[in-house]
Amino acid sequence: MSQELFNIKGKVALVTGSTHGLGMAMAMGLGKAGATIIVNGNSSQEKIDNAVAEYKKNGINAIGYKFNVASEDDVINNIKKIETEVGNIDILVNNAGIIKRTPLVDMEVEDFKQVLDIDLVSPFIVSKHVVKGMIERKAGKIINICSMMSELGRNTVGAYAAAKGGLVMLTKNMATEWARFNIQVNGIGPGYFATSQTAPIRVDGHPFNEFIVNRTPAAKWGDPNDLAGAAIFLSAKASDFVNGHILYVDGGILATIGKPSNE
Ligand code: GCO
Ligand code: CA
Repeated sequence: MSQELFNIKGKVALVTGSTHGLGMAMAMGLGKAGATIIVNGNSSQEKIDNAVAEYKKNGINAIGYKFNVASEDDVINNIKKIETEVGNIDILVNNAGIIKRTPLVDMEVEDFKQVLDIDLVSPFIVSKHVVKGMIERKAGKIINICSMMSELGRNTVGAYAAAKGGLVMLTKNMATEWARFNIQVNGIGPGYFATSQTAPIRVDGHPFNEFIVNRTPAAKWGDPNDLAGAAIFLSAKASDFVNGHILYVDGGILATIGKPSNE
């Protein structure tokens, strides 16, 4: 019974930005649970090929598609290709994102817009073109990858926070429009995880490294593999009446105001 609730065998999952980091960790989790993984990135074909090889090494059926999630034409063409070459997309994880760490007063408008484009407009673009098939089939799962910055501010990440805060409301609105078609749209809000994105602020001796460990009730940086369970839950039958919810996987950060560093 519980196995049936979490069974995603044979499902096709498109995970944007799945060549590394949290996207790869979540896609690995979905793949090990039996889903076929559409690996996506936009930096180079070589990076995609290497990632696909890594998935295959883990016994996962993975196929790579290089495209820019911020370009509607690129998205339309590749969704069509995926649907004819692999099959209907059952699960979409909007994970691709960027961050620029610059104080708002110094930030160029162009840079601010680029962050919004990739972190907020892209989930709209990709979902818009994947959901059409889901609506026809009256079934689908969409997971938008949010952030601590969906709820909290932090110096230097204003554009990212604006995008990730917006993504929460986009998630709720997608759920509002699409839940009636048996499509569940939810979010995962990762806390602070050890990835290449956080590498610059995680180095030993960096004040932020100690700050995060102290600020997190679980008292450590997250291991990207800790996100697999949330991704599987929101992709499976177990979440069929869960709509517009953000599941924070953060070691308890949002549960607390924090504590002095000597406590
Ligand atoms: C930062 C971090 C964060 C994390 C993550 C937190 O500079 O504060 O990079 O933005 O990446 O999104 O949930
Ligand atoms: Ca199928």
